Amino acid sequence: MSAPQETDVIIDTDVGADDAQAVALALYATTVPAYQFHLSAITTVHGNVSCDQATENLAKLLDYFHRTDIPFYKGASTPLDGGSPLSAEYAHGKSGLGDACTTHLTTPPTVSARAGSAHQALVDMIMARPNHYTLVTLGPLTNVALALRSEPRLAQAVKQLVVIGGAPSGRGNITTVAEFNVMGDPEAAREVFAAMTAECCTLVSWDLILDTAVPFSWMDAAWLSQPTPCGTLMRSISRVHCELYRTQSPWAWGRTGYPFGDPLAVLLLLRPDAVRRQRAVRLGVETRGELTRGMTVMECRLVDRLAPMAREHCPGVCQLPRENVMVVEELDRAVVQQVMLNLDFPFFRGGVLNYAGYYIMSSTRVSLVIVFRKTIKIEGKKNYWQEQSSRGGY
Ligand SMILES: [Ca+2]
Repeated sequence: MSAPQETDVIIDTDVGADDAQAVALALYATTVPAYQFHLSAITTVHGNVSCDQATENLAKLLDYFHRTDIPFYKGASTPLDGGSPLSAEYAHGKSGLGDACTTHLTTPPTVSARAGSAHQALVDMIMARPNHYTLVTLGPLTNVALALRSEPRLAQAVKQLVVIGGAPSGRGNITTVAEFNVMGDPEAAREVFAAMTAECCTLVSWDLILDTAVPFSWMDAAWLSQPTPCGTLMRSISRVHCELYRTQSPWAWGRTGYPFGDPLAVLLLLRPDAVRRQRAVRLGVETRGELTRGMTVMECRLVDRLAPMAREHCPGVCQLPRENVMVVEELDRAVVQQVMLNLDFPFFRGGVLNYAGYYIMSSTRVSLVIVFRKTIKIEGKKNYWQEQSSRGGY
């Protein structure tokens, strides 16, 4: 496996349970030199919980993981049409973080959002460094749509947009046909997808998330049993979410297993080799249907092979001028399990000295800490990446 190039990421999130898993994975990735992963900013948006709650949740997470150095910005509280935002308390708990806000994240956050709106921060950062930032969206696309309305060139300036959302198969999770993040702001999703090209817009759909669901036997025996501080936090954050899928998945989606959702977007950047199959497609969003509002509509016909005359008589998403979204169709589940099982943060393991070394690394982005860390005793088991690096790979 070739080492990935340096990735500089901005995450946009509606901070529910799987968002917290994704943020934890991203923060962990910044501590693994082989990933070459940098997290430059986080923006919040309505979705699983209100934007106010999402912003508070994020601040508490950054406190917990000792990463209050990462700037974050509060984003949109309502969809573009000004309607009431969705909520997913039933899936993520009242706070959005399961019962973690009553067991682990109980103290008020010590940091608050930076001044300015999330969409303006996206414009400022991405336009200042064209083709540099990868933007990962884990919630409704309102902030990105607002950023595009403010600066249409953003679509060309972003290096890669990775979106959690949509259900091109037509099997929804919030309505019969609509996936939650797209249904959270269908107009925003429509505008964002229409502005993109498949070369720089990747979709991690609900279809893929369901297909990559991990067995509950593994969740119970491994992921939910991790003794590390991160594992303990993830267990309390994910309790309500896991229970929903444990009890409802077979009836709602004809599947069993826990669907890691939002973390998959971060995982793609860390382990692009996990992608087994993907396809560039024309994809749009229904915004007016009586039964189908929020549906992601994917063109399956080979429109490029149709004669122009025939194409004129084929209305639909094929009228988009180009393939605009790369849909990931299959992921290696074993890689997902490997990566999710090893979020073992250095500053939780080796005490003050190790935390100091970690802080130097995260602050200066140099790898001197590796030399430093080898001089002190590190407690606990080797994680997957340590084992890989000791074998000469990573
Ligand atoms: Ca989310």
